[in-house]
Amino acid sequence: MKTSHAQKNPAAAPSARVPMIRTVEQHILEQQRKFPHATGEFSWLLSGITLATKIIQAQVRRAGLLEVIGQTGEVNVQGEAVERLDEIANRTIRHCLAYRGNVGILVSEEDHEPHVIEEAESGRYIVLFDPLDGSSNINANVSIGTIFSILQRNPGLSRGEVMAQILQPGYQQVAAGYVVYGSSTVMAYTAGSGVHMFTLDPSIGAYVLAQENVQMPPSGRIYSTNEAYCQNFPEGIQRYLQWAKQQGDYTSRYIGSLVADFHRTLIRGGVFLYPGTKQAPQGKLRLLYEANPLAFVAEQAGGTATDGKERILDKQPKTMHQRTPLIIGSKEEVERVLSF
Ligand code: FDP
Repeated sequence: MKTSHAQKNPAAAPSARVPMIRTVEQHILEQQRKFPHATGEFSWLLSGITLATKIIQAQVRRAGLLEVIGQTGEVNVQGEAVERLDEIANRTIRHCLAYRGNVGILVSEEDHEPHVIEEAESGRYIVLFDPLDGSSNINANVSIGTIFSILQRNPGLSRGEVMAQILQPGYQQVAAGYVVYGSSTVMAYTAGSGVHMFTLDPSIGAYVLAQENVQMPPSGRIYSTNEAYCQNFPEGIQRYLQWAKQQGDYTSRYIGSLVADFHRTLIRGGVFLYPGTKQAPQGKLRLLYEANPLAFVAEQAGGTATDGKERILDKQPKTMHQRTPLIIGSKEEVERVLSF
């Protein structure tokens, strides 16, 4: 019988078995080293987001055990019932980011007003977030998630000009990403040089690199939309859906949590559509907290995002909670939708 190296030298055995993992924090630092003037401030900010989402995922995983399922009885600024987990997620992100020093303004989909952090006099980042996307799925144990977008404060504007600071077009985002609380907890982010994906390893409590420079398939015969509204969709979209059904090789997937539907589209390809309807010409999804960050991720992965007329990232926001139609996914499939 052969003697293995580990048997001959038992001291070498444990380290030989240590997996060569790369955590999200290591990865962000490595990315920053590519920029000689980087201060490390940005990685400090992103580590606040990773901490917050780890806390949120722990609460999500205990839903049903704790009193976190169900509605609070309040209605948020979007007119939707506030779920208890939404509130927890909102508070957690505020708590983890408000004391980072470099965050000057926090803007949540759940809040009426932006939260200006008085202590962060020089805070140069603005973080916009949807703390718990897909909240109507919470009670049914369906995947939900957190979406974030990071802007830099315009030094030409005063601290008092809060709305002007926030209402920046999506192409000015310095980073964006999301976390899906699904069968595992997955984070994807971009800081403008590709999309990188991490899986939370619950045994060590760290996001571990799963894939660098994720690419969205250039095409994909999957469409994702709430077809119950189809008869009120724009005619071009109705024609596309009709056409796709006649092809025989299309399939349809709709979770009803944008973040989870987008994540699948990023990995498998295809198109996600939430167009305007006759009753709601601007659709339902929010430009600043949902469409912009996911459009940034999509483009960085080789995909594309439009409202049907204009590139999402070029849209000049007019109000904080503005909604937008969204067609996002594989380049060829989005172009096909627009051709109808
Ligand atoms: P939810 O209302 O459950 O929070 O913008 C919110 C959102 O979910 C998206 O995550 C999702 O894609 C969409 O709304 C679902 O809307 P419909 O129920 O109208 O399909």
